[in-house]
Amino acid sequence: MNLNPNEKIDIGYILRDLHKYRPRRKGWTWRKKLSSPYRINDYEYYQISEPLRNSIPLPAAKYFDNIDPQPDVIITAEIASGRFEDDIRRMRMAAWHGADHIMVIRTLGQSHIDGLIEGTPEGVGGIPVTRKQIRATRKALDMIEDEVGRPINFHSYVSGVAGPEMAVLFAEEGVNGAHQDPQYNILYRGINPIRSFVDAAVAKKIMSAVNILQIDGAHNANASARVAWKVMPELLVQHAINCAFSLKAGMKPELIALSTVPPIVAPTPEFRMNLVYAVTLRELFKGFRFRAQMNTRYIESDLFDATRIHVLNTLISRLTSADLQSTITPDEGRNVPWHINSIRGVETAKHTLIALDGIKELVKINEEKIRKHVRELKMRAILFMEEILEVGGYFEALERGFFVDNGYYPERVGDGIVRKKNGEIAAGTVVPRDKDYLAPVCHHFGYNNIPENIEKPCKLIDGCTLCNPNKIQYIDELDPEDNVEKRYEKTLKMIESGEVKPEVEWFGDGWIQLDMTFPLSEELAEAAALEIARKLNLEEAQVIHKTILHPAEGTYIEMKAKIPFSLKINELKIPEKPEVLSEEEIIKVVEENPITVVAGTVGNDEHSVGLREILDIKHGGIEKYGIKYIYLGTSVPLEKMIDAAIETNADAILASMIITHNNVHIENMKKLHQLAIEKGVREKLILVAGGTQITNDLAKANGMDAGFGRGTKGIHVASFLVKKKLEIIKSRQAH
Ligand code: Z98
Repeated sequence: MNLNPNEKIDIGYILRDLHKYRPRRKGWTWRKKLSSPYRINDYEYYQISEPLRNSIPLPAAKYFDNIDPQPDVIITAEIASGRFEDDIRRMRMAAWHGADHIMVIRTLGQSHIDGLIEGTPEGVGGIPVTRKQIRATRKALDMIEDEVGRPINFHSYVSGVAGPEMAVLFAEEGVNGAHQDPQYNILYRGINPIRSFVDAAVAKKIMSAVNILQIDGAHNANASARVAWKVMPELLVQHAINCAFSLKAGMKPELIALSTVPPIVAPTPEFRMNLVYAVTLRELFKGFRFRAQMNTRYIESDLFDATRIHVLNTLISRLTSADLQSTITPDEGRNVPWHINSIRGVETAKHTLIALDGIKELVKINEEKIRKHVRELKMRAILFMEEILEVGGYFEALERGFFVDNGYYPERVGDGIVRKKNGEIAAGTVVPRDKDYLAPVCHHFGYNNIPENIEKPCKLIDGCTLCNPNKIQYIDELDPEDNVEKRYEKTLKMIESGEVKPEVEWFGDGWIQLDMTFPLSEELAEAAALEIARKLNLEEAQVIHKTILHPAEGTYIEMKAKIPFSLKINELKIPEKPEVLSEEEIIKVVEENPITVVAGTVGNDEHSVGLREILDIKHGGIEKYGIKYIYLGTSVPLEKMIDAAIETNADAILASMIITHNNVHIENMKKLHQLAIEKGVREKLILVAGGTQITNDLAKANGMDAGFGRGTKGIHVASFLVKKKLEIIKSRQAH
């Protein structure tokens, strides 16, 4: 089924017949690079890929024929709403903005469940990853990728006690990418080290059988360490362990991605350190893929701070290399899964990658200066590895707390994470396979006592689930209450009622974001914001971010709250949009038919700022389009406006009127119209009024040809003048 860009994705359709759905491809897909230099309009690109069929370009694209060049690097959006049916809508929006790697965060605690979950229960901080959720999401992504015209890689985590089961599930259902790193299970989920490595071997072999791209977990040391840069040598060691182990389990290097993070941020002199680290990593791990994630360790709740970090981190990617650029939002830091910020993250990555297109043609890293730092970092990592061997190997090193220690190796502070080889969760669950062990399934790691004449293990049972998907047991739901159908019933009711609420996390959840600045200290500003929410009858108000502008002078507050009402869609009044011509069209018409206007603030009105904005080239005023103006200043008598227009043979009068006391603006409009009639020029003279209280309807009702109010830009007025001028020319020709 094709998606219609003007209609919402039909969740009902996606849920239908899921038992019959089969993924239409398996494995990872990279973007298709365009030969460089590649020309789009006036511009040459060196690092772009095939364009999208449907997309939303960057904000400034409107000045460049709406071009939307797509970087050569895959862009990741992390999605974590807790309800997969809402995730799907988010994925569609992210895809339109340029994300083609959609990473679904798992619900809290799934790592500790020793098996697969079924159905579609609601999650916390993510969704329970289940067969039904994967099928429905992959089916939706098939439709979304057809809509945008680029394959979308779907991704989640092969971690936790049920790692191998997840790997089989992902391989069966066409998941394209997954995090897999036994060190993650051990260090951050407290799972027994031996079990984690045995599980990892099984999982990696299955992942490689269907070309799932693997992302490792080294970045978590960076995110967990107190002083993130100090674990740089260890990060290299962790990458090395997972890469070597993955190769041994049968993975191809081109499907092994290192999860890398520039480890430090300003106010330290971040760039030098981050660059040395990035170069070292790329030299040591040549031939593997690089997933560049932004620094999450130091993200606070400040959106702009997160964006700055993101841009600088992406600059590192462009100065070195990256195959995937991940995006993340400050919502990690403030616990608000604000979808708009996930889209902003994708836009930030796209903008920065395109902005820096081909930068290495012009800028080179100073090899002479960087070499000694790179060498030093490599030495630290190699010595770390050697010490692991000296103490007896990885498991012994773990027991001695070598990892996530806050010393800069070889320094050690002694605060590393300690895990016992024979302890932790699921200890003692690994048993050697018997001599006659036989698993009649394909891509199974390790010893398998398959009879010699059988070319494929699953021949014995007429196909395993990887070879014969009809053998997959599809369980729909286990919980009659906590499932997508029940949730979707409510959503449908809301859609059918014709009512709407704003949303952040889930369809119409009613959350809104407010921002405000108080001339108060931090504490008082917070209290004041909450009091405002109370007076506005908002519910569950919570301050999510504060910026101290000065300890006494002011504080900026961001707040979230719920509105206690919904809006009827058919009662909404759509604001009239000013019809705007393109800049090129306006310039062309004015070139062929010069336009002159007389402008001034009329009556006893000394306000000139608004009018100057409309006139001056500096602010995008009508001068920019070649329209000539004669500016008469402020407090100009109406007669003088008309006389000047006659003397200069002007096409139009722009009369600005800000003061509305005693309705003087209305009187002025009427009088201007009357005077033009009396002087016999009303037919040929275009009369335009402008000001904060002026509307088009009001102006027209009082004799003007048009009125422009708050928010007007030069292009609005220029568009109107050009259209009117053409009308006048046409009617003259007709006579
Ligand atoms: C990321 N923003 O990298 P649980 N395995 C590895 C991980 O890094 C993670 C998980 C599993 C980050 C998100 N990473 C954090 C190697 C998580 C997650 O146990 O279900 O939370 O597994 O995408």
